[in-house]
Amino acid sequence: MGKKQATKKGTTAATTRPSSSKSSGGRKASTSSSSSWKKGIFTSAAVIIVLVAALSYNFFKNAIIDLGLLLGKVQPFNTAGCEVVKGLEACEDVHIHHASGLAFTTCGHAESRKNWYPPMGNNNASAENAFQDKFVIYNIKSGTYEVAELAGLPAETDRVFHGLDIYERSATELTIFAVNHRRTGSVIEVLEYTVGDKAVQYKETIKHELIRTPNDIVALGPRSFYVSNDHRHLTGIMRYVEEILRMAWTNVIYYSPENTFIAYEPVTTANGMAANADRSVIYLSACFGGAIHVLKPRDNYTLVEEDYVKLDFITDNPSYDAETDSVFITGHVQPMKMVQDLRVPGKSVAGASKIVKISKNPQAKISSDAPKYLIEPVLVDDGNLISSGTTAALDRKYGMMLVGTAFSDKGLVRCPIPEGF
Ligand SMILES: *[C@@H]1O[C@H](CO)[C@@H](O)[C@H](O)[C@H]1NC(C)=O
Ligand SMILES: *[C@@H]1O[C@H](CO)[C@@H](O)[C@H](O)[C@H]1NC(C)=O
Ligand SMILES: *[C@H]1O[C@@H](CO)[C@@H](O)[C@H](O)[C@H]1NC(C)=O
Repeated sequence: MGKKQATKKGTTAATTRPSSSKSSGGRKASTSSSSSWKKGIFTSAAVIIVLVAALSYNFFKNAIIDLGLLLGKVQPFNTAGCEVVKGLEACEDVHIHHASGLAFTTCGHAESRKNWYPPMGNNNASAENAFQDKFVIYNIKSGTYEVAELAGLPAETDRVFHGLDIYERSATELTIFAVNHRRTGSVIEVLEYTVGDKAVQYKETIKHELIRTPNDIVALGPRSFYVSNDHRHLTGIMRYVEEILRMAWTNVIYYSPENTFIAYEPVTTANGMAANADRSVIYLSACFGGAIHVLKPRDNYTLVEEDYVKLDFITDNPSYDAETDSVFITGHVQPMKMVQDLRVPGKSVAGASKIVKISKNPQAKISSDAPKYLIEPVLVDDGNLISSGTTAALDRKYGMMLVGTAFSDKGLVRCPIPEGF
């Protein structure tokens, strides 16, 4: 069964849900904050209620698919020619500045993520080697990278990076927003970089009460962006409830210095985001829901759902490819195995990974029966080469994909774009 899954190259139809006006229209943050849940009795009652509500056939069917429980052994597919970029670990998000051929990523220490990584519920503040992630600039042409100094960011500041995105102020002047899970709370670091420079300039730190569990960013301007919150609860039993029962309790925040509000909700574990070139379409991954929300910004920056594309694995970060107007989504095929490895100190995490391409189906224009989107598997790995894959950034000029990983000691893998994609 695993084999079939891995080697099938045909396209699969996307199940789409008719768009409903689910966006919140910038409603105030939901105020069911942790404090109201604190009393044990409420918690237990809530757990029972959601359990009962969730015990439906569809829930189990979806859970089995998402958790990869019936997959068996995963067979690598289209991994020929992939090379590990040596010396980097746990490089979660990758963004390419195509004009300069530079890729920006942040890399950490795979083992230490087991102790400190709030997005995974790992909150051991005395973790070793956990707080000094590197900001890496990878040159696609030469295949070499440099660790850039973050000039202006005090050396003792925690650096536990996650999602990032680039806003181009000009062809060579970039503003980079990076999620940072500091021990004092998660923030967005604003950085600036001029192509050709050695160092990246630290500009400011954005902390906001609506940005509690930031995951990924879509940059909109020199100081404005969308950011996804991947959980409602930072810790505690309710965090398990929202994960296991896939509660739609998360959101996307619009941030600007003048105005910050919920731009879209509800989402089941909102995760990675990507945007097309002019930011008129935002792709948001609903990780535990195993789906992609296709969203459109309104004039006032709230988001309205245009499509909902269901996938059969836990989706991580989407990455937009302008050449084919499609999104490449990387995610976890057997998340349970990966999570088990994460519990074992010293063990390399083997997290089978998959990349799929989602594109508009040309047939949909001709026949109303045709699915709107085509979903094609691009690459699959059993976790020995690409483990805990999180994102695949494509560069057409050099015909390659840079695959980032969340917990792997092979942090960044460079693969040729497989033929036909
Ligand atoms: C944004 O526009 C939508 C649709 O016109 C409206 O429903 C919503 O209330 C507006 N939200 C804000 C924050 O202005
Ligand atoms: C937290 O991390 C430290 C340092 O690695 C380790 O000694 C300690 O056992 C960890 N605590 C827990 C609760 O895992
Ligand atoms: C996508 O990749 C890892 C992600 O990259 C996930 O763990 C993460 O939550 C998600 N977001 C980003 C920005 O990387």
